[in-house]
Amino acid sequence: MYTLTTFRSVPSFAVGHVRDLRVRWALEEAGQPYDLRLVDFADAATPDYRREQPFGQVPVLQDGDLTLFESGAILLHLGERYPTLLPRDPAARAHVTMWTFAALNSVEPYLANLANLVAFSLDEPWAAAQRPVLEEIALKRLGQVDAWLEGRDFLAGDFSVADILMTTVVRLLDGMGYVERFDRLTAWRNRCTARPAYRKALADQVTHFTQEAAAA
Ligand SMILES: N[C@@H](CCC(=O)N[C@@H](CS)C(=O)NCC(=O)O)C(=O)O
Repeated sequence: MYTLTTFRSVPSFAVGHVRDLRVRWALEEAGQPYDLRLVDFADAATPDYRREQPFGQVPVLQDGDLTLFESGAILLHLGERYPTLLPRDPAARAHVTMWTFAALNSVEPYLANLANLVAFSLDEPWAAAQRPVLEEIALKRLGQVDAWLEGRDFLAGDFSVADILMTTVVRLLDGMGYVERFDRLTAWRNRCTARPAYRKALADQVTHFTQEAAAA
């Protein structure tokens, strides 16, 4: 049985976007049940927790004696067990690993910078000058993924952990109208988010944080 650590509660803007969603989604795709372990922000700052997750973040996954942080590492670990997440063929697997790093390293930082500016800093005096700079690189990356998707249903062969990670990365810009400028990217995102495992994972995260907020 897996144990997934996430926050007990988060601000409302983060509900549906906390990165435990990536792990929930992968476990749902693999048909694996899991327990939740909840941490408060104060717990996450303690030396005990930092020994598990040095940055005080979530998610963390416990798999027996193995404790892992970093959503990408967790998904690749699960992929070792479940071929539905990561193909067995070495070349196909290498392509999924490549797109896993692309999502987290070549796309996420640029989309996160723009999403953070729009969410938190629009009133700052520097925001008006900074926004077009961040938009330019984020749109460039979206366009590059859109171009890659020509003739492809998923990023690397069949659906894989790379699609889980890239979908959650692209969702950082939900509701901002950027992704919808790209037809193939939008169709791919919709294909991924129509999956029953995604719907279940998202519903479970939203239910968890909504219940915790109501109980507080
Ligand atoms: N690279 C990490 C990022 C994890 C991350 O940013 N987690 C957020 C929640 S979605 C968090 O814990 N934020 C609290 C903090 O950074 O202090 C991963 O993919 O696991």
